Amino acid sequence: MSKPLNFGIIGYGFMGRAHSNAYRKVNNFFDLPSHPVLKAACARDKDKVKAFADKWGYESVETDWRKLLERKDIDAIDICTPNNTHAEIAIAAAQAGKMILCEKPLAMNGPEGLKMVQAVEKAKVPNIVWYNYRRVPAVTLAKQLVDEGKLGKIFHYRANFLQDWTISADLPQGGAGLWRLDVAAAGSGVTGDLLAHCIDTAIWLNGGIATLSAMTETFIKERKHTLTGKVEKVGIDDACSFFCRFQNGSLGLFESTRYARGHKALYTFEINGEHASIKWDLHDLHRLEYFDHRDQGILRGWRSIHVTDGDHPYMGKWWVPGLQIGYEHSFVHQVADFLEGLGKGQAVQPDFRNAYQTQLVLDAILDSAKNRKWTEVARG
Ligand code: SOE
Repeated sequence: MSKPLNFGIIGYGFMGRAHSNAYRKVNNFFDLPSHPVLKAACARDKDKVKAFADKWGYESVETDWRKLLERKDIDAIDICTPNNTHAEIAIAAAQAGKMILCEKPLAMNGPEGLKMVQAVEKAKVPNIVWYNYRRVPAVTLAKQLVDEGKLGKIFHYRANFLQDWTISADLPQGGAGLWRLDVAAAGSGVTGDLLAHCIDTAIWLNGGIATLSAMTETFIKERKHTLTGKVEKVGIDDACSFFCRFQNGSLGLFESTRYARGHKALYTFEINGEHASIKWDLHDLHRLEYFDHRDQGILRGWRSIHVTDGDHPYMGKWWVPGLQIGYEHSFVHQVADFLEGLGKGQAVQPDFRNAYQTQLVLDAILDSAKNRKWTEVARG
């Protein structure tokens, strides 16, 4: 019999919807030891949070997250709020003995992230960070191939995350939806928002990053601030590129921007190994491109694997072979793995300590760009 697990979600934006959708669907497709009960949604605006709760089926609402944490009927807290609130909420949630599912990036910076790690480890509460792209079946398959040694020694890791939604100088910074442009709320720009995903996947697939050299640019230096109504300096990075050495000796090249006209969410990565290479593209997320030099010469070429068969990661739980799934399913998979891990008493990755590694790389990037020098990534 599956046990109820009572969830309280904080925040009702894009991620509030993605996570709620996952909670609602997960037990229809996966056989799990527990099932999420949508107990409470929490946000400051009572009317908006009530509308969200009604739409997604939350039983109650709160307008103060501290009240939510005091509730005895809540087992797990889902943090879907801007980055500058993650630490305070997560540390208090750990002290209140709640399990925590926290949006990415873990924190505003490494030192803040470390406090969060220490809080969950001291309280011994299950915890996870929503780096959802690990659980796109084609990306999980890439991990399987790398771990099986199919690529052999890895030489290169290349990743991009390109968007184009902030090119207009009229776009304000701050407030609902646009807090990602406000450094006080976000901590950084594309580095923490987009490269964080690329780094999480890279560390997962190819191990830790040892040293790096980065550059950032803020193309639009001033924007009106939604909260103050005044034109204010923009503190986020609009674009960031870095190259690096991984701990395994391979070289990495990463680029992210919100100024690549024509690209909406072009997350791509490519890994080149001694025997084989793989490529993945979020715009075509169910495909994994694979080239194996060991194939017979006349047949050698890039294979485009349609990752939709029953023996592909997660796919046996969905439709029949050949029918694809999408972006939202990566969140369903994360909840499924989290509940499965809870049942077995096992930590599921990326937990706070694991996501802290990404945070340290983000700090090194910003430091390198600011000081125009190669930077060692601190070991967590
Ligand atoms: C920003 O536009 C954003 O929504 C990120 O915040 C997400 O993490 C990324 O997955 C897609 O882009």
